[in-house]
Amino acid sequence: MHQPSIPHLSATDPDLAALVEAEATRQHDKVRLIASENYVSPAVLEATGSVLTNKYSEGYPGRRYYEGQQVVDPIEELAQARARQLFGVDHANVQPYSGSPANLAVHLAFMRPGDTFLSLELAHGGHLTHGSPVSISGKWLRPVHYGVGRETGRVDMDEVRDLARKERPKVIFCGGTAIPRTIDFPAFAEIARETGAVLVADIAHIAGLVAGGAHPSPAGHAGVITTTTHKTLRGPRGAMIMTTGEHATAIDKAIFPGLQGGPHNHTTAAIAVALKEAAREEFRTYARQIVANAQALAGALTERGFDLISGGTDNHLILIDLTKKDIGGKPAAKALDRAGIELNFNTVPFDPRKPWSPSGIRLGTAAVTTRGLTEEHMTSIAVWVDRAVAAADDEAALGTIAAEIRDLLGGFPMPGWGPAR
Ligand code: DSN
Repeated sequence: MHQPSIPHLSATDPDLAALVEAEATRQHDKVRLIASENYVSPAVLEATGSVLTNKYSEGYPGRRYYEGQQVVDPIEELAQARARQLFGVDHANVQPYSGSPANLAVHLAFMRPGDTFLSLELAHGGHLTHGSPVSISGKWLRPVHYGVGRETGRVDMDEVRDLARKERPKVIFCGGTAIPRTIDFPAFAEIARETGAVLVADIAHIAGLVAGGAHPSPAGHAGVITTTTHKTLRGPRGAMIMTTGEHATAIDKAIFPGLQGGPHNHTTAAIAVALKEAAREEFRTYARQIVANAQALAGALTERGFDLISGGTDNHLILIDLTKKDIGGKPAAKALDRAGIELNFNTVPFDPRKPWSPSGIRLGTAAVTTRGLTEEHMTSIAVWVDRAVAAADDEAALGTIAAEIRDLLGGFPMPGWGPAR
């Protein structure tokens, strides 16, 4: 059952309570490999569900448009201070509602309609808000994209430099949503300096690894760092923008009043809690284990004939091209879900198929590492993935795998769920 327990919700709205219980059980029973998801701690859950949701606080600490900020101000200041300390930055804005608004604030702060910026192509691992034609960032601005090499699956820094020299972008984005390799922040910074661009590191996926010392930090290289707080960082659904002193005012104005109204104070509090947790020594161990698990899973999948983009991973994320397995990413993801393995279908670089039915799947190890799984279990997961992909139309075989998975996960407690008493 859900923990903390939800007796008031059950009394007021049993239908909704039953759905919450069902989701908790689902999260408990599945191997969750969606690279952008995790399990938050009970402390983060409690902050998220607190009375702080009742309060309006447009503005920033000490400069609000509503009274009654005696408690909210220190909460937001605490979150800011913890972010500054953990990431080694001058300034932190903890108000963005999520990653997309955080990136839109960057656009608003540094560009005007039609201005040019440089970013990683979405199909090569970027993000919608990095200039996809279907996003406002692609409709109202002029994105120019770099990509990864067809053979290497890695960003080619020479291409980035050449494009930056030719296009003179206002902003250069590095980072994205499907990058299995280490981002070379110093190299991006050098290019940005040479071409007069603001370097923005979108570290949404790797923020927990950066905080835990398992990925190099963009601090000291990127003038602006955007991140969600709910992926490897293991906080509530929200976001932050961290900056050098130079860019602090522009970013703050872009978030409020530029894009948003009142901050979600319950989320701000939960971010503060997550940042405190991420500053602990055990979080460093956790971050290292995420990477060790991803590398073990990558190795075991490669042994079973899976084609990994870039040949492996340096972080929490694995991107697989299923073309050689003779199955599309979407039917594979759906079969895997029925087998108790939750992930997402994903485009791969140079994908000949469409985004709604692409060639790949994306896997991440942040959530299974929170459950306490280690390298030995990654071999089992690779075997299950292989069996499920090979038996995508065999419901009995998928059901057998799901039962084996429930059996394993029964020994690994989930924060937010406990057995019924
Ligand atoms: N939806 C996020 C992800 O899955 O990577 C990006 O916004």
